[in-house]
Amino acid sequence: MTQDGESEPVSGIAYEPEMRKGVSKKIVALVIVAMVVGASGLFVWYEYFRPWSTKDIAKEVINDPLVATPGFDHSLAGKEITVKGRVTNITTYQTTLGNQTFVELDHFWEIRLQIWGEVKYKLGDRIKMKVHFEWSTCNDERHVYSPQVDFPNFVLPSVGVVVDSVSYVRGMVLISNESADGRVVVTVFDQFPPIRLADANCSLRAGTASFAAEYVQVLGGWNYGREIDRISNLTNGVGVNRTLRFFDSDHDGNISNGDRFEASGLARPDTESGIRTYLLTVGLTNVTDPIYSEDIAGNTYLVMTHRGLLRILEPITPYARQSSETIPDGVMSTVVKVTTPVPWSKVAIMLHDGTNFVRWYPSTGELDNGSNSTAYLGNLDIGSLNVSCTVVDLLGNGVLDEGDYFILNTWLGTSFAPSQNYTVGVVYEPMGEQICRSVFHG
Ligand SMILES: [Ca+2]
Ligand SMILES: [Ca+2]
Repeated sequence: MTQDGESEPVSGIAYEPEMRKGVSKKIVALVIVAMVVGASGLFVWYEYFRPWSTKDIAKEVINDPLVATPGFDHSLAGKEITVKGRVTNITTYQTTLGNQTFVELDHFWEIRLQIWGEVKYKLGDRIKMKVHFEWSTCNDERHVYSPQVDFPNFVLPSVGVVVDSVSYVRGMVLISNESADGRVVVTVFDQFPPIRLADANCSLRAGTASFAAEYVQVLGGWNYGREIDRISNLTNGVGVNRTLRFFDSDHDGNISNGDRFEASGLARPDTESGIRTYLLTVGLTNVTDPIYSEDIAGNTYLVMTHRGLLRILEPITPYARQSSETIPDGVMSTVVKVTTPVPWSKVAIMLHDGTNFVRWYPSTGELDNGSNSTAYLGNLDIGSLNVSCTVVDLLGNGVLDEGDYFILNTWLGTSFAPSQNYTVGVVYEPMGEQICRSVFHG
């Protein structure tokens, strides 16, 4: 502004009052109306029809400190947008509902696209994908979510993996699946030590919250959700509300391998992006767990989607049982059972002598001949020993599963010492964790 208050010309666009001369006020008003309508049309186009980045989607997450459990801005419900960007990361999980893939665009990892089934995109591709938003539920809450966006529920199946791992440390491995008629079947894959049925109870609780409140509650295990059924004493196999049942499959009076829990009629969300969660807990009635000072023997977290039970199969470390027997100049280990068959190229056979550690790496290609396949993995030195490893895939199906075995043999005049404990087992390479192991001596 100049000192006398007149407008200065804006660079390049001189203000020329003479141009207004002769133009009626009516026409000026019409032009203004047209401009406003045009601008709002442009605004609508800009909001919904322009290609979005995943960063733009992140801006639509409700960011209100009073809303602890956000979804997307409610104005997006029912809208479809096109998301555009360059693929900078692709992560695929095998799940009970098929392959679930998360596609990161332009290195923006906070919000990723979510695709079920086949993915036609590759790293580096410039892509466009349609994304729609809908009113949906997570347990007792209602939010606007999108089936094509990972936020905020993608983390729940991973929370399930953590809950299962904690249960495994307590001695109980529970594996959930869904039967053809929609019952959720939770099998006791492994339980050590055995628990008498009379000492055990089981509760089934339904989640009530979403987002952070849900993670905190389920990982804390305390006061999670609301109880929908309970079996107070497992010698009686039916819950009060008849939702939950227990089957002592081998009739040995204990919770033991192969026994199962079943939950029928669990509510599931009615939209694609919705989630309902449940926690099945096996409790100890008369014994207090000396490690945790809690009365929990084990538990498993169930994530129910519109299409059914969602559990990650790969890549997570499976559980296997292995039995080992010493043979002349060596040891033979057989895989008795595994929760999820794993390709041989994702595992290593390991030997530990208390001080030293060696690994052999099988390849799937050598062990998928379609019938009994043998792979010789070579000799390695461990301490003063020279040891070879041979893997046999019983069916030649290229995956580590029931009945497959591996043999470790000593060579060059060396042999496993009778006074020494050795550990032999299988390591799941993507996580660097043991799938199974057993201890033997010479
Ligand atoms: Ca039993
Ligand atoms: Ca096999």
